[in-house]
Formats: sequence, C-alpha cells, structure tokens
Amino acid sequence: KKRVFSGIQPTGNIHLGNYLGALRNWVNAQAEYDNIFCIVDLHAITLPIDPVELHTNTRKLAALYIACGLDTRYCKLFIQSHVREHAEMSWIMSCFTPMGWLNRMTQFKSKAAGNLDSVDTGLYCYPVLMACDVLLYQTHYVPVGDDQRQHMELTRDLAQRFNAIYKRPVFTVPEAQIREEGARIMSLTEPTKKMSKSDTDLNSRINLLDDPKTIKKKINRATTDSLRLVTFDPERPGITNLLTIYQVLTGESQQEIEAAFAGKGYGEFKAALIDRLVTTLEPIQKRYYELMNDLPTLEGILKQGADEVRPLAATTLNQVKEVVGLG
Ligand code: AQP
Repeated sequence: KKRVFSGIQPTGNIHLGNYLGALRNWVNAQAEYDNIFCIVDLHAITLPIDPVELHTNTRKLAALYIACGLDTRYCKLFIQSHVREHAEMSWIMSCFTPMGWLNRMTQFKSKAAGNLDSVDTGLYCYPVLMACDVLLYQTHYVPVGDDQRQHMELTRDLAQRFNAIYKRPVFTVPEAQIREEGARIMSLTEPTKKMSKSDTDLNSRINLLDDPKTIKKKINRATTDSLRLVTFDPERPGITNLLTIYQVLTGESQQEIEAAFAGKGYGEFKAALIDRLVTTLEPIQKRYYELMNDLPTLEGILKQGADEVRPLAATTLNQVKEVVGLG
C-alpha cells in the first residue's frame, strides 16, 4: 500500500475547513493506504500559545481525529513532539534549504504580517519542519487543503535537491493530494478569505464542536448577496461557499443542488444546510465527548502510534545522517 501522511496544528478549535479540506478525506480514503496522521504540536509553537491550552488542544485534536472516523486499524496516530526525529531532521534539512525558497512562502508573509523584526525564526522555518514530517516516512501522498499547495511544492523541491546533491534516492518525492471540492472553504463573514482558526471573528467559521444553536446562528448570519439565486457563481462567493459546503456534505452534484433549490430563497437553502451540518456533526461530537472522558485510553493510542512510527522515522534520519557524514 502507498504511504499517506498528514497533520493538523493543535492551535485552536478545528473547523469545517480543516474537516472538509483534510480530515474527512483522510477518513474516506483510509482503507486504501498505509496512513500516518500526526498532531503537529511543534508547528503550533511557531506563534505564541499558552502551554496549558497547547497541551489540552493536542488531546482534543487527537480525540477529534478518532471521532471523525480515523481508525487505528488503518492509521497510526501520534503527537509530533513525541518523536524526536522530526526536530533533529528539521535542523539538518534547514542546512539544505536556500533562504530564497523560504522567502517566497506566502503563508509566512501573511502570518508575519509586517512584524518581520519581532516574529520568531520558527515561523520562517515552518515549511522545513513540515517537509521533514512528510519525508521522514517516505510518504507517497499528502492529503491537504489548497492552502498547503506551496508548502508541498517546497517539500518536493527539497527532497529532489537533497537526492541530487548526494546522487542517491534518500527521499521518496511525495505528491500533494488536493481534492477538487472542499479544498478551500471560505470565511462565512468575509467569503473572499479562507476559513481559518486564527480569524478573530468567531462567526467566520463553524467549529466541529459547535452546538446546533450556534451552527444555526452562524449560517443564518453568513454573508450572501441581494440576488437571492441559489446558484454556484464565482462572482457571488458567499452563496457559492455555502453551496460548496452543502455539496461536499451531501455528495450531490452542482446541477442537482441548483435544481432542488430553483425558485427557492436563501432562507430555505440555509435551513437545509443547517440540517445537514447538525446531522453530520452530532455523531462526531458524541464520540468526541466519550473519548475525552477516557483520557488514559486516548493517551495509550497516541503512545502506541508514536512507538510504531519512531523506527520508521529513525531509519530515514539515520540514512540522512550517514550520507551527510554525521554520526
Ligand atoms: N479553509 C480551509 N479550507 C480547506 N482546507 C483547509 N485547511 C485549513 N483551512 C482550510 C486544511 O486543514 C489542514 C490543517 O490545517 P493546519 O491547522 O495545519 O493549518 P492552517 O492552515 O494553519 O489551518 P487554519 O485553520 O487556517 O489555521 P490558521 O488560522 O492558524 O492559519 C491543512 O491540510 C489545511 O490545508
């Protein structure tokens, strides 16, 4: 089976964008692949974060992985900082990463947002660590949302450059797996921006743990337009984003959805979307609270995951050290 690797940062409440762009796709394809899914806590410290919050969020995210359907029969689940090889490899690879390549990363530019003098170096080196996460496991496919396209190109470039320098296929060159639908879920309040954990406007996103009342309020407030036509139209990003969410959740085609809501108003469509969201999220939340009430079991799953992946990571790291002349 081909190897799949991906991860999410435990930086806040995970939202519908993370679910539809990443997690849901991991779950749907898990039986086809040899999967490794990580909670990338080393990435989460690239921006200031409260230690207690980081520790709790890490467990919450692990519980959500399982509650959304990741199954330990198909997947190894672990916390990134529990496998030291990620940090060690990241130092070595940073010595093989031209600064010019990192200077081009748009996520760094937007997250540093004009604070270049004060932002920490870890944020700048974030893409190198991400590349190491993937390369350590000789990964074939990396299922991610559209915003990770550039980081994945960098990962491929780093792997190819390293292999070329040492004239040996040390790394498998991985491919990003970006699905057509749901790869870029937009903010509910400003639909030209992506839905994001760090947006200060709480109404901009649906969190996976939102209760039905909150979901209803957020969808009813979501920005649309005055045309009142329930159709997919790039010129009207608000309604198109809501329709895309509905499309991914129902699996219906754009034509089927437009036909079902022809002549109907936004109110009727939003009610159907709310209904879909609530029925999708309710079972996930139920399972999540069960898992959070049994933390020792959850910790056991994560420990086992780390124990299983560590030898895989160590094999690649040792090979890298050997070709570089370290150790
Ligand atoms: N809006 C989105 N639509 C589709 N996919 C998305 N992803 C993130 N936002 C969307 C995908 O979710 C996975 C995990 O993301 P992450 O937490 O590792 O990275 P992130 O991009 O930092 O997530 P956020 O929510 O956007 O957080 P902030 O606000 O910190 O930037 C990735 O596969 C990502 O593509």
